[in-house]
Amino acid sequence: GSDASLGDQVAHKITGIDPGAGIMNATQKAIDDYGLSDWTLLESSSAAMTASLDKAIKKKEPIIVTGWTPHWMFAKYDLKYLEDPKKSYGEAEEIHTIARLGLKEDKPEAYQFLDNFQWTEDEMGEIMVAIQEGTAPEKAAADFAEAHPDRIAEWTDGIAPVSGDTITLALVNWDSEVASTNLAKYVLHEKLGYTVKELQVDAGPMWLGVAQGDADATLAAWLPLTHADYWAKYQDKVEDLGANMTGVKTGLVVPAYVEATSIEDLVD
Ligand code: PBE
Repeated sequence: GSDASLGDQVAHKITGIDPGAGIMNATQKAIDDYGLSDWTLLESSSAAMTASLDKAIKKKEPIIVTGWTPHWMFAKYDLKYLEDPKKSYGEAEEIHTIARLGLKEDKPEAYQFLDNFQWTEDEMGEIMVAIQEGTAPEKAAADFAEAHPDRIAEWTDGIAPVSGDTITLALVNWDSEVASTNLAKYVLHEKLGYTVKELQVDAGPMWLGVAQGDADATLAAWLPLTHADYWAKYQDKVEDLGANMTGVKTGLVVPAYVEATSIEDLVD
């Protein structure tokens, strides 16, 4: 097709993130589904991927990255998803809050807040963009809470604060999850009186940590597709508190100036 040279221009490489991320599995699946056997998915990290993207955009060079929404990259750069007619990246993805078994009995106040907590892409965007612009995550979460007292009140409605209790939240260092987890930390600490510990690990250990009870909960479970393997493995050992955000998305992302419009255009 007319984009036959794109593969050569990017050396048939897709810039990925951490190997435990669900988007890496989905991208391997896309490589199979679309017959992209001469393409390589590079492992890196969330931070290294956005650094590569920034570098390419400054030089107006083509690049293909594994991307997701919500993410500040869409506010900062003019980007587009490559269409995915074969649905390798699924449909109607959500971010779920997952708790360890027994949290409801052991820490009912924290459980109630985590069960109540649901927000929007725009709300998360406020925290994410502030962090990306240099605000410390804790400060960005506190600023959000101060700007949206009604939301905090909704999520904590009728919950009596505790004293001397500790809660551990597990997360992966993905920009979206740093934002949500810092907000939950703020509410659990400032409004509900918990000492909050953070367990920052890779995706596999995050799910395992909740399943084993090393962590009380995570706000970073992408379902039904992105973390399908982890869900299959641990669903009997965790409790799904439902979506904390709906309408999220993963896929292959390129700068708007890249001519390709579909993953099918990557076949040369
Ligand atoms: N993500 C962001 C994660 C979930 C959150 C899309 C990079 C993943 O691929 O597992």
